[in-house]
Amino acid sequence: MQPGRRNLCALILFAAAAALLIDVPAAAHAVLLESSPALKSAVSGPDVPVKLRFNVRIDALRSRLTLIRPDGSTQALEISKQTPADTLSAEATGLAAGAYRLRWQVLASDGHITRGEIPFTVTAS
Ligand SMILES: [Cu+2]
Repeated sequence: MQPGRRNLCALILFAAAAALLIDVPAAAHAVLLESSPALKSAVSGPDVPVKLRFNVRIDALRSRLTLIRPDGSTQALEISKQTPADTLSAEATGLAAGAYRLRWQVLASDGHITRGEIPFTVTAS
């Protein structure tokens, strides 16, 4: 093997290794750390403040909060703007007593989307 070619191989290997290293921080998907309402909790209605905190900053503009009502109908919740970068806040209003699910889908700063559901119960106040 010519010396020049050998250097090229080393360079390619180095570049591949560097690319792998650069990829590592991209593993920071959004993970839900805490929520209000909490998972499987009972809260009093009819107005329920919603707050979800994640492990990384998220893109609120490309994230979704959807409320699934006891009858299965869905309602998109408007995400409020003035919250910390790792938190999504919204206000669910006029909720009758029953079993609900809060479906979340968030875009993390690494470009990956994660989603989940938080079942909770609204009790009459
Ligand atoms: Cu990721």
